[in-house]
This record gives sequence, C-alpha cells and structure tokens, in this order.
Amino acid sequence: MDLWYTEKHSENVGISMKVSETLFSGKSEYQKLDILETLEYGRMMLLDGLVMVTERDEFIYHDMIVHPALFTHPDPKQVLVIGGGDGGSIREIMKHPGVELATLCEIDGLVIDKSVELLPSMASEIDGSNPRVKLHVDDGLAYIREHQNQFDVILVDSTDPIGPAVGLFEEDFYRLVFGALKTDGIMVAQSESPFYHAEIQKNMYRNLRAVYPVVEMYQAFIPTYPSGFWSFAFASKKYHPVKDFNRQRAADRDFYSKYYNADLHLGAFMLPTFAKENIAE
Ligand code: AG3
Repeated sequence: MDLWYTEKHSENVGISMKVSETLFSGKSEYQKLDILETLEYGRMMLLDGLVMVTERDEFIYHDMIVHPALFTHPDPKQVLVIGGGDGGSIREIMKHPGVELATLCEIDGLVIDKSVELLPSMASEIDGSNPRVKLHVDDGLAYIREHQNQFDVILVDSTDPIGPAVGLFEEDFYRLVFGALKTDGIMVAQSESPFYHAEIQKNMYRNLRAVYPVVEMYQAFIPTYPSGFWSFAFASKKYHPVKDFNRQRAADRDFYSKYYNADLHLGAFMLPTFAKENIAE
C-alpha cells in the first residue's frame, strides 16, 4: 500500500510526499503535531497539517532565518527565538561564538519534546545540555512583555498566521519586540511566500514599517513550502542588511553553511518585481 501526505497550498494545488511511517501523531492544547518518515525528504514535522521542517531542506530555512541578521549586527550576544521549537534556529545561532546566550521561547512544550526525541539533527542544542541555551515554554508575547531592552537579535520562527501564531503578525507584537531589542537591535521573521501570500505580506510589512525605521524583505528557495519561493522580513532599529553588511566577516566565518554565504547574503535582498509590489509602501 502506498501512503502519501498532501499539504494543500491553495484550493487546487498541493505538495505530496510518499510516507513510509508515522513516527508521532498527537494533539497539544495548541495544535496538532505529526512527525512522518518520508521517502524523499527524511523526517517531516507538520503543525496543524502544515509542513514546518523536513530533514532534507531545513538547512535552507535555518541558515536564512539566522545568519543574515547575525552577520549584519556587528556583535550579537543575546539572541531570542520566538517559536522554533524544533531547535534548528538555535543550532545555527550556536555556530556564532560571540553569542553568549540564545533563548528559545516556544509556546508548545510538545514540539520541543518530540523534536528532541525524533529530530535530533535539529534539536541537538535544545535537549537541556548546552549552558549557552535557555528554554522557556511560554507565549512569546507574554515573554517579551517581561523582557524589554535585552536582546541584540530576535528571530520570529513561527508557523503561518493561523492558530497560535496569528498574534505574531500584528503591529502590537512588533512594537513589543521593538521594546525587547536593545537600541541597535534587529528582528527577523519568516514572512510567507511572495507568490501565494501577497495579502498577508502586505499587512505584515505595513505593520512592521509602522514600528521600525529599516524594513527589508529577503528571499530563499525552500522546496517543501508553498511555491518553494519563501521570504523573511528584516526589521531593524539601526543596521541595514546590505549597506551595513560586513562581507569579509561573513566570508571569514569558521563554520560551513550549505546555503548561506557572503554573496548570497546580498543577493537574497534583490527581489523580483511582483514580490517588491507585495510590500510597496
Ligand atoms: N516555520 C514554518 C514556516 C511556514 C510554513 N508554511 C507552510 N508549510 N504552509 C518553520 C519552523 C522551522 N523552525
């Protein structure tokens, strides 16, 4: 018997993967969580039926949510991840030796527990053994309200703006994040597909611009997300991701990254016309 999982990307289009095994399927108080073994993409985690990560292509998303901000900020020491319970973002942050502490604030403890158990290649740094990593199972909004003016970089590693992540796309939240950043802080948030989510992007970037002086969009190719063309919002109090980018520092990094590199850092901020139009002021 052939088993396939399909995530619908629109009413009439979806991505399908052949599945060999269901490793976990359950429900937390927030959402449905499934971890499947696929033939082509390795293990895959779904939240409410949406693909969050696969072992085969997660390096792209996690390189790109972390390294552009950490190589734009000249000296990031305190980094917060909101969401990101699979641990992939924390793993990449730990490759920056200057980071003193990375804090993970994930609302759903089940996501952390099951990632540690079933997705060790991502969750290796969130199993409680690394003193440079602090874990909080808490609502991101509540957490940053209590932790103002503390972080150099805040990464919003969320799911789509439905379910528990809705509040993470609103102006009030961006204002709280602004307050939780130091005076030269940077926020990066995953910002959906320019191809499928023009309306979400329009609102999201309008909300960001109401709060931050520097707001730019950058792109990455992520085969398992809707359309494969994905984006991130770079919102900053001071540093510009292209003008203030120290190319040499990125080129001299002492770790391997399979997607990110110093040329790509700059190229990622160059957008096709339709994507620019989604977020035009
Ligand atoms: N964040 C999920 C991005 C949204 C994917 N959307 C979708 N498949 N419809 C991933 C978290 C990885 N740390």
